[in-house]
Amino acid sequence: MSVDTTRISEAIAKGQMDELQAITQKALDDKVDPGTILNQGLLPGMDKVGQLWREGEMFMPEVLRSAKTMSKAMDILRPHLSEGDLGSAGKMVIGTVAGDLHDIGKDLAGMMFEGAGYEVINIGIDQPNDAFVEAAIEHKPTLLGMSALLTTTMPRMGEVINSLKESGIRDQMAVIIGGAPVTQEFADEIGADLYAPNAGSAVELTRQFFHR
Ligand code: B1M
Repeated sequence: MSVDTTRISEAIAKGQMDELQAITQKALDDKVDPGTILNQGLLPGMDKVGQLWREGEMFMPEVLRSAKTMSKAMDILRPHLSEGDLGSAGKMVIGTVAGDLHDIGKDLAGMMFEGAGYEVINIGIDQPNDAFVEAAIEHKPTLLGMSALLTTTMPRMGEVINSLKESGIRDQMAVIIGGAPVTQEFADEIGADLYAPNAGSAVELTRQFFHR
């Protein structure tokens, strides 16, 4: 049994929550392998959303709805997935740095990574430097993401990277940073591996980084 990838892609892109849940449930009822539904249906569908967003064919409110739609379908699929199916792309810890309460961009980036098959551990806003390090020690992610929206909180990102170095775990993960005032120059300065100007490009840049 295969999945109707075109219908799934379309339902995700159009944010058709009920439709996507019905397709997912039907595929499960038809005994389609849950990993196939995820890897050949939902993940490529969300990839398409990321691509349309990067190309300016979709806008943020639509992308948010698509991410929510994907997440609703995941609620149905998750209990049927084996451990190997989940987090197949890797594990990510993501948070907003200390003193910063902005979470919309961070959550959007987290949702895009979830849509790309990452197991995402979102530690929230206003997270002290130690919280990033502790989460990295606990969850052993392949990717650590930090978001900052204020020029006054950006320096926390460099401090977290230094703490990761001091804890001897810096080399065990890639660090990606983002947020309106953040630049590539700043990322280079503090020794982050990746800078993403927007959540749509973050997944693609990360893929390129890991496959270089
Ligand atoms: Co604040 N705020 N805010 N604010 N706020 C800004 C950021 C500001 C630019 C507004 C302005 O003055 N023009 C300004 C910062 C100035 C600066 O430092 N350069 C500012 C300020 C000054 C403040 C306060 C100090 C205001 C005050 O109280 N006097 C205060 C600070 C509070 C604090 O954090 N301690 C404050 C408070 C707030 C609210 C709580 C009211 C609210 C946040 C609500 C929330 O997040 N739940 C808020 C909002 C909404 C904004 C603006 C209007 C919108 C931010 C946003 O959500 N954008 C913002 C002005 C603006 O940006 N137009 C502003 C949408 C979001 C999708 O974009 O977060 O940039 P963004 O994320 C993008 C990319 O940056 C990237 O991908 C996303 C999507 O493409 N990205 C990542 C972000 N994180 C990423 C992580 C990644 C990868 C990509 O990987 C890990």
